Formats: sequence, structure tokens, C-alpha cells
Amino acid sequence: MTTFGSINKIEFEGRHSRNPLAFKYYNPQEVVAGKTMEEHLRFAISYWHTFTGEGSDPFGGKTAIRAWDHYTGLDLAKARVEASFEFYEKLDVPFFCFHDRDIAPEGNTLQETNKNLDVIVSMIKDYMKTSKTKLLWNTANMFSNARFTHGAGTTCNADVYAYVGAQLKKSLEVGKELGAQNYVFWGGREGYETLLNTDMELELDNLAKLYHMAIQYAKEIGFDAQFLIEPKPKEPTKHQYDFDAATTIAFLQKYGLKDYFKLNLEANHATLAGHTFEHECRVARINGMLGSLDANQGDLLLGWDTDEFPQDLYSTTLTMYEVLQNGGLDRGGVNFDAKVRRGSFEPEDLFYAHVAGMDAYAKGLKVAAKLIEDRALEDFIANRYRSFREGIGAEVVAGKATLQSLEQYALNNPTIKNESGRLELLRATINQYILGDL
Ligand code: XUL
Ligand code: CO
Repeated sequence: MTTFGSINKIEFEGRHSRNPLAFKYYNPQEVVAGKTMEEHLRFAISYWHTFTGEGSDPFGGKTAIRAWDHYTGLDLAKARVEASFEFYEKLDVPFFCFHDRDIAPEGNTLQETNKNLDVIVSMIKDYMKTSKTKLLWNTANMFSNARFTHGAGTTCNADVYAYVGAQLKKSLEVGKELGAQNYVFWGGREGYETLLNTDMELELDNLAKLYHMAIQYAKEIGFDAQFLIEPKPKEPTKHQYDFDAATTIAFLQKYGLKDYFKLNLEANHATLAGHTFEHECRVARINGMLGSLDANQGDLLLGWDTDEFPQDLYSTTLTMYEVLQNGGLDRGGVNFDAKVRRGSFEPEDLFYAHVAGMDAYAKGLKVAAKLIEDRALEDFIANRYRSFREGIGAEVVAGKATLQSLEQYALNNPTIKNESGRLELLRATINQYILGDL
């Protein structure tokens, strides 16, 4: 008997299918803009939401009904691994992602914790031998345990910092062991609540030192994963140091780290920062820093990180537009850092949710590819900036203009004529593309 016994492999049935357990748009082998959908999207399942998550929220505990509910400790961890590979296969996804503490329970000491981790890592490695599903990225959970209450890499306590170093070292070893293509740093506790008790400069210096140590150690052990930092503006702390893409890039630049990292951008983190997801992707892209995506969506009526499955086609379209313009995600992918709602507690909801998210991204990919092919936005934008291709504008672009030359031009050009930005027209056009009418 398998964990998700009643559910068969999810197949592509096309846009008219009414089968809830079939893909309507995600057709893995279909070629879009020169690559298969599977190659473009590189979907990953997040272990924490799908197998470790229980539907709890700050006001109540577990609601999820899962086949592994009756197990505890390492047996529970093993049952989840078994379930996870069945799940990957049924959805035919190429990747998964985890935190160290998602896959194995903590022991009473670091030694015990590492031993638990070893048991589960070797089990996962065995499953990976016969599964097509690979590890997109792993990471270290340095935020849940009480020891991280004052931060991890930005703690005020050197003993905690040393623990963090040890945990990170082990986590990099796990990544190498399982052939992770990327390694993610999300600074859950890397921020502060009040300046009244905080040495911000020391905290940031120490965080940068930790990243340098990680680069050094990865090199030593031959772990060649792409390092990714995942920005988030708030939660759990009020001020998170990796607020958004621009802040994170500035931090990496200041500390000589920029060449060693890219960004793992998350949709709900973008909206919490007051940005759209496509804005974050654009900032990363024009700085050569677009690495990977945590696909989800927030609820704009709620001020916290709801991690819902992505269904907003407007957003997936404009996000995939950035990805395509970036030439793809290279070693990154589209990881569903998303959880079923507390009220969606049955195992099949996990499948409905992933089908919905994969279809939303597949449709976004197809629409974005068509927009680019038709130059639906490019021609308009090129025309909008045409004044920078000739005369004084071309001099600005060439770096030849001075304040004197600009003044001279302005004095001799008494009439300035602006043109409409046509926002409403462009939105209507995007709607036509999403509806498949163009
Ligand atoms: C938290 C979050 C994390 C990271 C990995 O908001 O997004 O799960 O993706 O630590
Ligand atoms: Co995330």
C-alpha cells in the first residue's frame, strides 16, 4: 500500500479537461521558446510545506490528515521520505528542496542531531538512485530553535555563532552528498527588533564573514552548488537585513560577495516588501543576480506571509517574462514555497494545489513567450525611449553629456513634448494574450 494510493500519476489532458487531477497547461515535453516546459520551469516541491507542514497557524495546531500521522521521531522522518518520493513521481517533478530540520528531527546534542540527519540523508540518497527527482537546493533551518532567538549569523552570542557555523558546515556537506544544484541562505533570524540593544555594524560584518566561510568550505569539499540568498523584508523580525533584492545586492557588493551569490526570489516576500514579484525579478535580472524562484502568492488583504499556491496568471506571466528575458534560470528553478490552506487538510489537496500552481506557471510561461515573440512590449518600450538614441539623448547614453551641454540644449529647446505611457492600453493587451486571443 502506498501513501497516496488512491491518486494516479498526474497527466497532461489539455485546457478543456475537467479532471481535477490532470494538468491543463503544464505539458512537460511541450517545446516553448526553444526548450521544453520541464526545462524552462524546473519545478521543485518544498519539503517543509508538503511533508512537514501540519496546517497549524498562530491560533491553532495541526489540521492536516496525513498517512504518516501515527509515527514519531525517526520513523516519522522515514515515512515522510517514502511519501515524498511517491509524491514527486506522481507529479513528475524534477526537483525538491528542504531545510535540514524538515527531513530529520533534532536530538539532544548537536552530535545526535547530525546522526539523525545522516540516517535520513542516506535514505534520501538511496531513493534518489532510482528517482528522476533531484535536489534543487537545501538549506539550514537556523530560525526555529530557541537558541536563535537573538539571531543566527547576526546573534549577539558567540556560542550561538559557533553553533551556526557547525550547522552550516554540516548542511553544506549534506548538499554535496545529495548533489544539490544550489544552496540557499534565508536569514530567518538575521535582523533586529530594536536598535536600543543592537550593534548593527557588527551583526552585518559577522553575517558577511559567515558567508565567506561558507564559500571557503564549499570550495574545500568540492561542493559546487550555486549559492543563493533569499530576501524577505519582515517576519520573523521587524527589520530583516535582506529586505529585498536591491538591499541584498548592496550588502553582497559591500562585502565582496557579489560574484559568489545569486538571489532566490519569493513572490510573497516581494509583496511584503511593497514590490511586485516582477519588480524583484527585474532588479535581480539587470544586475545579473536572478538565480531561482520561490513560487507562491500572498493575500494582499493580509499583512503576513501566507505562502499560498500561485494562481494569479498576471503575476506568473510577468514573472516568466523576466525569466525568459534572463535567458532562463540556469541552475535555479521554480520551487513551490507554498502551503495548502489550513482548511484544505486532506492529502488530495496537496495534489490539487500543485496542479494549480504548475498550471499557472506553465500558462505564464506560454503567454510570456508569445509576448516576447510578438515584441508586444519591446516595440512600445523601444519607441518610448527613442529620444535616447539620437541627439542629446544619445550623448547621455554615451556618457558624453555634461551639465553644461544639457543646459545649452535646454536653453535652445523651449518646448518639451511628452507622450502618453498608455498603461491602460498595455494592460488590455496583456489580458488579450492571457485569454489566448492574440
Ligand atoms: C520563509 C521562507 C523559507 C525559505 C527557506 O519565509 O521563504 O522557507 O524559502 O528557508
Ligand atoms: Co522561501
